[in-house]
Amino acid sequence: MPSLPSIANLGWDPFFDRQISDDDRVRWTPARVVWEGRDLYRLSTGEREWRADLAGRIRHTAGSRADLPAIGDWVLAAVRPEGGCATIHRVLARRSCFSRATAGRSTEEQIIAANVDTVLLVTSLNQDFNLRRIERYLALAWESGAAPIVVLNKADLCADPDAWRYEMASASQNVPVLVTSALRGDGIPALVEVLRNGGTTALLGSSGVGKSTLINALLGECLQSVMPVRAHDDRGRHSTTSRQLFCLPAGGVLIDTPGMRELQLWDAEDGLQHAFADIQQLAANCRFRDCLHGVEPGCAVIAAVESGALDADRLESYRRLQREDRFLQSRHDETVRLERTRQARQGAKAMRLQNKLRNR
Ligand SMILES: Nc1nc2c(ncn2[C@@H]2O[C@H](COP(=O)(O)OP(=O)(O)OP(=O)(O)O)[C@@H](O)[C@H]2O)c(=O)[nH]1
Ligand SMILES: [Mg+2]
Ligand SMILES: [Zn+2]
Repeated sequence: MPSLPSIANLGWDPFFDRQISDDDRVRWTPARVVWEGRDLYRLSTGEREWRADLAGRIRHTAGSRADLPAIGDWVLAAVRPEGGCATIHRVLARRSCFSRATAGRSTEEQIIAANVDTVLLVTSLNQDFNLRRIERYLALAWESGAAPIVVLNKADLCADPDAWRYEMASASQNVPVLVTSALRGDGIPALVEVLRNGGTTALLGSSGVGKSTLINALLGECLQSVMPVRAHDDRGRHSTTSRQLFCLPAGGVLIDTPGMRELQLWDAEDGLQHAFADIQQLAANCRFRDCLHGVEPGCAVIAAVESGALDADRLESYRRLQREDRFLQSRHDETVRLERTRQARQGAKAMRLQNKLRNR
């Protein structure tokens, strides 16, 4: 039987340990969120797992969804050993988190995975392959505080994986690129080595690229269910529906996530600068410091496109992502403003009511 991981193997380290007092240690149990469902969680302390719900106070004091626990979070919980149940009372400060903006009426931050040290951006070498999507993922990965690695999976379906790796060169900048076949086993030992020292690693990518199949290959057993992709466009069928965390036998922690249909940027200004470092470098030579690399004279970025040094699609992708980031940011600011106005109005209403009662 495999030995159970200790709390240190789950990723507990001085960064989290420093956040709790001696008092906390007596009252609560530190645990990691290893599964996230709708308002329900599973926690692990290393030697044991617990089904958990949220203390009412957390729900009431949360300013937004991002304040609630997410997969990968470290929490303080009250555990009831008899029933195997626990209640989450506090979420410890995160070292990093990978977020996106939720689609919907209001723009809000949604945490895809918390406390991740490495993100594997998985894509497959078939019709799913899309450089523009990888650029988007990379911008969010840099923003998250985790180190990205690109994984080109399904190498068995393609005659010349190196040609694809070459395609990737400009989009990935200096990010490591690994070629794997989860089905045939190519590249898996190299991945095990990377993950052993990678801390907590989240697998991200579209549905059907083989994230869960990679996890099964790394775990050496079929714990995650997988589903074939659609034949006509290689798209996945959203096989994984909840986020889950695993400890690898050789060391390291993995988070499987459901393939995302939409990955809107969340406050990714710095991440974009990082993901498009080549354009930043060129822009240093533009005549105007606030050059938008469109119609300005003396634009070094446009000159690079004209000379063939920079791919026009890549520049277009950068400009599109920048516009999206600014738009979502302004919409978020608008949401915050409206919420403040609403609260102020409610406060004023309560005050008027109080005065009325007093004056009676
Ligand atoms: N040929 C080939 N097929 C693979 C490889 N890896 C995964 N697949 C297949 O691709 C399909 C989708 O794999 P999944 O692991 O379910 O994909 P996923 O990324 O987890 O998808 P979601 O959970 O929907 O986000 C399955 O039929 C796998 O058998 C590979 O390296 N080569
Ligand atoms: Mg899956
Ligand atoms: Zn310019």
